[in-house]
Amino acid sequence: MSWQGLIAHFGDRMDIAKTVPPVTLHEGNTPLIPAPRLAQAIAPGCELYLKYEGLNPTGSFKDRGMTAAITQAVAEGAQAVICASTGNTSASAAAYAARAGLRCVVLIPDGKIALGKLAATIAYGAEVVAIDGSFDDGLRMVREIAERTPISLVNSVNPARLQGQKTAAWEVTEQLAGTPDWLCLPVGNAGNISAYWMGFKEQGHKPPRLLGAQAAGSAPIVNGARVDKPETLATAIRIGNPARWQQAVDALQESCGHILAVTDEEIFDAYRLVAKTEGVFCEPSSAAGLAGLRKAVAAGEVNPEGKRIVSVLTGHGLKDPDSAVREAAVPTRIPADLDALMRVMNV
Ligand code: AN7
Repeated sequence: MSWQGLIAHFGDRMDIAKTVPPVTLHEGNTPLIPAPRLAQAIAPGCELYLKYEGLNPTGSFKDRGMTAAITQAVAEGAQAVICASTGNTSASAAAYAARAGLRCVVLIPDGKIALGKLAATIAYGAEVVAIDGSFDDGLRMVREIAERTPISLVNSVNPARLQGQKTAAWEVTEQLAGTPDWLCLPVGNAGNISAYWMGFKEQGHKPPRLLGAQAAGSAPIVNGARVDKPETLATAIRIGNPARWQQAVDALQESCGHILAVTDEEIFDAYRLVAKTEGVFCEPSSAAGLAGLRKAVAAGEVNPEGKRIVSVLTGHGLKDPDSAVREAAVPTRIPADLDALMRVMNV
């Protein structure tokens, strides 16, 4: 049968309510793409794969957790859902809430979310509230409102979210016919790294070592201290006080993993490189995992030789057109004339 989404495929291993039909956009089943040219450039000697989560229905990995969280909310009789978001969670919550006929309210840090995420959230009909504060302020507010009202909180503090997101670990294992040696990914609120670890452990195979990357201006886990004013151009991971902090630390420790900070320059270098060498366009935050791999290899913290390494590209490049255009060379302008074209092409 054709692919019908995560709950249809993996539901028997997901600890969520099964009393209502799944709310699904047929998310998951994303490709694992070999990236030999990129491997050569950043981690020579390894087999590198890209788990392209940008191909989920709303363009990010958040759809995995959201099919579970919205299905659970419907089963519990919720009429409305709320989240704080750096952008992708809001787009995903808005889409799945629309599909379930629920009211959806999202809190975003004013001016700090990528245009494609805002556009999609509005298109899906969510009520968007921009706050004069960070994601962390927003998360505190939505946690409080969810305690006082029957509105269902769909941030990754909601356990159903991790039940959905852990399925990515199972897909990677199916696609590789085994587990990788390392799994690299960006870390923001630390829901995804916690979910991958849960998924890998539940399978019973040897789990990979986890390599987490935080943006240098928003690196609370790396620094071991909350960041009150997180900064980075990789706005998706502009988070100073991750909700799943301790779980991420445990996962890193249990997996003999490593977490490091990467500068915006390193993130954007990796962002350009993966698109140019492999034709895979991800959003800047997603490239943090690759930037982390490159840095860890250069520092001798990861030995790539003979290893299978998976980097999770968490969101699509089209989410953040401003970053793409800012990073681009200005197009060459010519008259509509063949001679002029041949001159600029040097042919
Ligand atoms: C592309 O949308 O937190 O460590 O509110 O959008 O599980 O938080 C997004 C996070 C990585 C970090 N890559 O994942 C939100 C939000 C992308 C993201 C992360 C996010 P977590």
